[in-house]
Amino acid sequence: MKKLHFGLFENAQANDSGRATWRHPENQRDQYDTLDYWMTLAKVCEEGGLDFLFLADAWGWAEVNGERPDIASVEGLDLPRLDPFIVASAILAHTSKLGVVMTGSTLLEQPYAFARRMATLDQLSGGRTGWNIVTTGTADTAVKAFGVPMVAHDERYEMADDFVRLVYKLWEGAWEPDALTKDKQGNFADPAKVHTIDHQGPYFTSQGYGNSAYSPQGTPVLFQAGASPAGRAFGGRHGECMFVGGGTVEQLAAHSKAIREAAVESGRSADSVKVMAEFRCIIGDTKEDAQRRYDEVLASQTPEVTIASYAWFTGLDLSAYDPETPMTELHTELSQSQVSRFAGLTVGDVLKDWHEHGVGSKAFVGTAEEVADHVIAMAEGANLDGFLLSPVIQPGSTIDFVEKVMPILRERGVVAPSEGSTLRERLTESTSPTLPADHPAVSARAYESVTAAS
Ligand code: 9WY
Ligand code: RBF
Repeated sequence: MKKLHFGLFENAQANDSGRATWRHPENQRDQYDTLDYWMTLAKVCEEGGLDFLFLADAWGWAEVNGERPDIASVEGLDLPRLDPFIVASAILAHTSKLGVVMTGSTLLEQPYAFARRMATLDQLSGGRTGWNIVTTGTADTAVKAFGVPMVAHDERYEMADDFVRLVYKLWEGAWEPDALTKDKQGNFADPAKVHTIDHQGPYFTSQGYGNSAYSPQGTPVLFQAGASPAGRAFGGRHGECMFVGGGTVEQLAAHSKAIREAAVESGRSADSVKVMAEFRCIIGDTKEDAQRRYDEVLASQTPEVTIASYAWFTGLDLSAYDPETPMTELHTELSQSQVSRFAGLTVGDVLKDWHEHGVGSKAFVGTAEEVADHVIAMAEGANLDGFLLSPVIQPGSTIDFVEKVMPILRERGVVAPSEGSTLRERLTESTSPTLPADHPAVSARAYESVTAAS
């Protein structure tokens, strides 16, 4: 079995992934807007030996039939939130080993400015950054807010392809890694190693010099989570780390296999993509104790939250359908994985399911030993490289996992050693902080072919 990597899944808002758990007496998620909250979590992650903290993100808001329902404000479901890049900056400043992965939208960001923002964080952190590339699953309200046209689901991935090809040129091709000499008796930068880029794509164009020099990793570690056919193909081409929603071992195994096949189709090796699954659990001293704790969490959910939350990610109002309607009859231009993962179920089944775990997966409820057994069985059964812990209660669930489950997993020898100072070295067991030769970004180092030809 592969050695496993672990990250913490978070959102810079008061609730997690479409459920309203902030009222739970032990949940401190409502403190998401304080530096203390993030510093506590960063310390738990770093001292607990997790590889990274992951910040998901959404623009836009929940709308049911064109209106934001009051429940969204009553429960802090979708808004307000903080900017993940600025939260990341604070976390990176207060840690020395932990990686931070932030979600950035190729629908809404400006690639030239975005490239500099990521390079800045990679530079200041000594190469501890990752980018979760999303096309924005909540696109319908987000485009209204930004005043830009809506782009259909699959076309958003074409746009994403153009976006990444431009930022690859800026990160990999504009400044050679050793361009800065900072020699007080000579050059600050070697003019022969500073290049212009030229990108004329279907969606984005840019010409001229990059605004920041080569950062420790060049390109941040590329995460991707899209699970639709277009998302998976994109992930196979560009992703180094695919984040998959939890499910049964069989579902995860099929998903992990499909992602590796997509990588091979793009000329990369099946193992060049790390597949990491979301994992949510409630740990108790006994199974009954864990179940009692989980029941308390479920008691805070209301059916109104379920409707608003499902509409937020898909634009679909499930309350308007006959509960017997098969999910395969529905279609969305927002987050397609939130429809397709329910194939075989009816609208009524999904309402029940979503009520329990929203956009995420069903929690595993048990003792620390049982959780460890389950984690190992999932990893073995689905050929996984690791997990993103999606805590139910913060920081309690994360502390429980690192204090009670991680030691068992370490004792069983299944935790990756996570060596190296950059996030890429930690996650990929590579001895280089930069991308491997089979990644498409490497061709953006156009100066290499010029040098080779001359
Ligand atoms: C996230 C996990 O439709 P797709 O599934 O390909 O524009 C659509 C795209 O944003 C959706 O992709 C959406 O599902 C992707 N997505 C996530 C998907 C999965 C499966 C585990 C996490 C995701 N996290 N889209 C995000 C996120 O934080 N922000 C986002 O916009
Ligand atoms: N965000 C989306 O915009 N669309 C999705 O389909 C979606 N699926 C997710 C699935 C899982 C298993 C997890 C853990 C997160 C997902 N997210 C998705 C991220 C969601 O938490 C984020 O967009 C928001 O920041 C929630 O507040």
